[in-house]
Amino acid sequence: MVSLLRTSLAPVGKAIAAQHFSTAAVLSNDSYRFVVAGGGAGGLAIASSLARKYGDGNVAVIEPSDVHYYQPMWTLVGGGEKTLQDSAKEMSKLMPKNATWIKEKVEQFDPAQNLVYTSDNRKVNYDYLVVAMGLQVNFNKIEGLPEALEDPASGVASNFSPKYVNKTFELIKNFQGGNAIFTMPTLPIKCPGAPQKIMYLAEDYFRNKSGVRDKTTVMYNSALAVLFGVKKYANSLWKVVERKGIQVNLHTNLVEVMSKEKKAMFTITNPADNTTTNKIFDYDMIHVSPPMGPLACLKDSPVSDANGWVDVNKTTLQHMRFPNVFAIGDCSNVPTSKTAAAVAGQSGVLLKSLESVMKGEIPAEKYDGYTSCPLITGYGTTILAEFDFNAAPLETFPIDQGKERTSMYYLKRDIMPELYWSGLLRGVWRGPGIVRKALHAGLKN
Ligand code: FAD
Ligand code: UQ1
Repeated sequence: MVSLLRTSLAPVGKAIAAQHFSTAAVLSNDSYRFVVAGGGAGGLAIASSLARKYGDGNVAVIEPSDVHYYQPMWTLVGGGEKTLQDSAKEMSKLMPKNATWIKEKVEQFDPAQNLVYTSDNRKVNYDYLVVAMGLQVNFNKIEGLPEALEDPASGVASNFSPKYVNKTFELIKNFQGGNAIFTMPTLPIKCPGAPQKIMYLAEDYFRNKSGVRDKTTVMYNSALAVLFGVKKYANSLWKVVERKGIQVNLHTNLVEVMSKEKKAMFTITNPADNTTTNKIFDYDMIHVSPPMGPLACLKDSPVSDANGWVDVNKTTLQHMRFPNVFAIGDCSNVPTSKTAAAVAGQSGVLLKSLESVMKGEIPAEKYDGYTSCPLITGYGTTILAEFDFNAAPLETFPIDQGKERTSMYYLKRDIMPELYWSGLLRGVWRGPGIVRKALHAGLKN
């Protein structure tokens, strides 16, 4: 039955055709036309589309977690606007009905044999592989941080984990004044705006809810050279930090948390000569955005580049060396900001590339790097940053999105979750490109 299916596949070039024959020898129940590694935002978007089109038995999703989190909501969980429960759904409820869920981790890739190996020592064979395994949040790269996050009295929290995001709001709510520090590591991280969004919510809380703002210093200590990577939105954000009286320290990278003494050490780089000095800051609360990197199983893997990111063509999302392999989202080396919005934009392109390869054609659809970061600047205001590979704004709405707007806050808080659960994860929302074109065409007419 499986071999019948295989012979019905259109050839995708000599190399792949040869691989079909060699993999026929390892056929077992664990053999699928499409294997999706990872059931996060990108994995479920792709698996849903493929399962809908190709039906029972053809699609497998390898995903170890019982729970799927809508991570973009964690900023609002840390800010007390939503609960962690609001951001979670059972994975079993989200898996496409006619896809097979392999509840394991992918541990190794053997793309020359069209195989992935899982944590239960299974070999899973595929015709086409989509890697969608996200990235790794490296709390342990900051000395003292893992212990500090576990300690309820440390004054240290992070929105970058479901384990610690509730602690963020606890700290904000109970803050009595002093130094409130918000950190930003070197790139890449997921949602590079997230480290400052939580700061703007905290500042608003101190000013308008708990009334401790006048005895508080709010500080943004960022390892980067700029406040935000897109000039238009950086200009707006500099006005926000000035208005709110926030101290911004650039080139200032967190290296150690000494939570017993409530001190944190930062390495400050002098951009003129790249010399560094260490500086210790006292804190009363600190929100840490830790460094992030590729998953351990992707480092030194045959599907990865030298840095451990899955090595794909940035416009077609097809693998650079294995034409039947594709990647989506945070795990790839596509040079854009890693966001769910980017995943939405990539999903349509990836599916078209995949279909082209299945027909033996060269992928023609092109991803433009679309990504977006709804930059929450307080309870009720957001700058909707949207941009492309060149860090040029690529805005959906025909209004100045560089302005803080109430409408964009409600879009982020109330509409985006539904767009994610019912649109993106079901493979029907491919990003706002189509809306942008319609709205902008409407203006020209
Ligand atoms: P994920 O959604 O992280 O999914 C990866 C999946 O792979 C997971 O289900 C995981 O369990 C699975 N996996 C891991 N290891 C393995 C393995 N070995 N084998 C198989 N499966 C594995 N994006 C926005 O667009 N807008 C925002 O406002 C926004 N704000 C954010 C705020 C915060 C605090 C955070 C943390 C993220 C935010 N993001 C935002 C980013 C967004 O959540 C991610 O970019 C998006 O989820 C990436 O999707 P993905 O499919 O690549 O990875
Ligand atoms: C988006 O498509 C998306 O994925 C569902 C997000 O993740 C939650 C976003 O944050 C944004 C901004 C978009 C883009 C959507 C619109 C309507 C601008």
